[in-house]
Amino acid sequence: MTLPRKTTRFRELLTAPTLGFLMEAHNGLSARVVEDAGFAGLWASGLSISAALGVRDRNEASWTQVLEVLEFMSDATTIPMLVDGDTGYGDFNTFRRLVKKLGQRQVAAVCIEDKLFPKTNSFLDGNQTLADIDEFCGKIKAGKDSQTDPDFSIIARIEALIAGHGMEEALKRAEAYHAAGADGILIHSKKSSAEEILHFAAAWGNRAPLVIVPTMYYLTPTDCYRQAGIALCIWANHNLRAALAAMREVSGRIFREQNLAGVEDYIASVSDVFDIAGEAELSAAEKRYRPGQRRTVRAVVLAASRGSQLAALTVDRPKCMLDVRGEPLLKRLVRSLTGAGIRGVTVVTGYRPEAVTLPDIDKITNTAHATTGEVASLACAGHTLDGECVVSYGDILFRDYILSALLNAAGDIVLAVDSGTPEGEIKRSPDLVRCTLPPSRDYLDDRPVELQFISSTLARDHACGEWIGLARLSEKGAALVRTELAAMEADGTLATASLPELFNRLVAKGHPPRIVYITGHWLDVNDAFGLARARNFL
Ligand code: SPV
Ligand code: MG
Repeated sequence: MTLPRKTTRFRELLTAPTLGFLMEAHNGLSARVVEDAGFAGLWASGLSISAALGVRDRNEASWTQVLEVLEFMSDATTIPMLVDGDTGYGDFNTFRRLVKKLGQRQVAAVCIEDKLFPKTNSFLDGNQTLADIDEFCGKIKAGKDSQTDPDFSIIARIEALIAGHGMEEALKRAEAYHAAGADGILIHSKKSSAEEILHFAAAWGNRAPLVIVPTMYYLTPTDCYRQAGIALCIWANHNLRAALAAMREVSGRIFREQNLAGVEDYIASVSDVFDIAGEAELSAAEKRYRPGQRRTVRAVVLAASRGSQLAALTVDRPKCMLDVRGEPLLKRLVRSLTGAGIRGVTVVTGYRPEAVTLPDIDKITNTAHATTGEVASLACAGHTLDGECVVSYGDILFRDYILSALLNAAGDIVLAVDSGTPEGEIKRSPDLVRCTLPPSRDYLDDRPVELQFISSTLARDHACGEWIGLARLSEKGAALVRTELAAMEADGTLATASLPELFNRLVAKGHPPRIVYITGHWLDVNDAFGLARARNFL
């Protein structure tokens, strides 16, 4: 479906009988955040773009530098954008050139204010001298005459109230700018109450759509603007201010703690960053345009068990479908897998398979789950083990870097092992491992570590860590596992074996899995305590 042009959609927003909202953005990322939040339009704020560039809102950035930012914002989004054009960056001639350049970048509209270049932000003391009315009308006309899209809009911003010239001057200017061809009037105020704005709106009587910026009179209920017939309300700088506060907090904490662990839970994940930058689109495009060249990794998730320790919570669903802050555990796990570039997730269900309702997964049911074990479930998905593959328990959550480390590790069968499980933690039979080398504290130590033995009966004192339930198989590793599954079927051990038993057999046959050591940053859900930890983990 092709959307109407951005200019047309902005015009609709501006002229609709209902109040519309524009949200501030200052670069491609924040513009995308605004669109994702559901806003129908963007405000490309001069204050915020300047601040994000580390300069003052006084035309210190040249208009072509701002144009570069606007191009990223426009390219990153599908919603229309109203650009804060300050005073038009000069006279009518500069402004008409700006209008042309904005049109070339699919910008829907520009707002210019009736002050002098270089402008000073309206909330600052300093030169707030107003432009000559006729000169400003000429600028509006020049802009309208040079737009190439008939629906491009020019909003005239009145600074008379900011500069202390009163209501009469403001109304006189609004009338003149409207007559000169402005498609809407932005009436600005720095008062902490909306009184003068509402007074202006009543006197103006909707002769042209009115736009407001309630930064200073933010306590006014939004319904007042609806009742006053305002067309557009601009939330003018709140993403920049949010980013500033968050960046200060995170930088300060990392500086103090000289470590990242304290902030990890409060910041967006790396896969979130990849998502918002559109990695999924590129993966799809690579499939279309560069077939066969991309590494394809699949995943098998073993999620057949009920989780009977969770009692009443798992009557109608397996534990993998328990809610963890608004989403099933399994959905979060699958997102971690796909976020790492894994395509094709097969989930082996067992208990209550009908409750496993997630899009984008292949479902296989181990119908004998009540009497069989993990290896039997893996064997149900045995046909998918024909290339590089991740095998995961269905009740775990982990930080993204753990999966990245597994995917990047050398070895045909690689297990993620937590060397730092806190002593004394109550845990049902963890899969403890003994390896050829203990975890090294030396960053430069890259000697390969191999599995010697894995079992829940291993004494903690003899263990190097705990397998977290996540493994990666190379194409060759997947073939080794397939062969072993066949051997287990033949000798009758397949039905009840656990994955550790499978790994021990591989060790015995001279194919010891490689180990990637991690410390924490993962959990599994076996009981209510695990579920509570999962909720806190996010
Ligand atoms: C901006 O966001 O840059 C504006 C609005 O022009 S204000 O800062 O209120 O002047
Ligand atoms: Mg501005």
